[in-house]
Amino acid sequence: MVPQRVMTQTRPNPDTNPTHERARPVRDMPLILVLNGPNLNMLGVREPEIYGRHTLEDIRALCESAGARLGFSIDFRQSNHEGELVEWIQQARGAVAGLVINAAAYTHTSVALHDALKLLNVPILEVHLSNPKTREPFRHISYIEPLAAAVFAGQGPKGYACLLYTSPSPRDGLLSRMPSSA
Ligand code: CA2
Repeated sequence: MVPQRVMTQTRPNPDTNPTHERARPVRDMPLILVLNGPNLNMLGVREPEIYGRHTLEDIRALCESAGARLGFSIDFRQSNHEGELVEWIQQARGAVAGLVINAAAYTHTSVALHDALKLLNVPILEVHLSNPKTREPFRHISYIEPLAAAVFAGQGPKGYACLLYTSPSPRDGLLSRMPSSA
């Protein structure tokens, strides 16, 4: 098993794309990957009555601040492409202590994401800003939920941060994989 600790983290390059990857050293803290699916880069621009006025960058800041309090390093990403999300999940194998995912519309359609998530053996935490179960029927199915240790929906951005505190938490996943001291 690859140790659940990392020495680098990807950060956005504000000069180009908010999701651009650039590795840079951070403190030796367990890594939580936070993945965001299609159109979430439009948060704060349209449909505030459903998704609120916060931007994805606000949510990134919230996750990073909750992560810092809890001793997690946060790798926060967004993609409009299913295959890219699948690749990031594959790369997370053995490298992260937990995954928080708002797969957006892919939640309701993607067997590919479901299959990729099955490869992970750390807690998968599903989050939605709105509550899809109270919206149109096509949003009632989630291909993520059967694999999720916890689901937060309808709480807005704070759902992301709450998931970092929940149980089973990424920390439980991390601890269960640490060599026994006995
Ligand atoms: O409530 C959520 O977080 C969702 O995952 C958001 C998805 C939706 O397909 C899911 O059913 C529930 C949609 C994200 C699109 O976000 C937009 C934000 C601003 C303007 C337009 C879309």
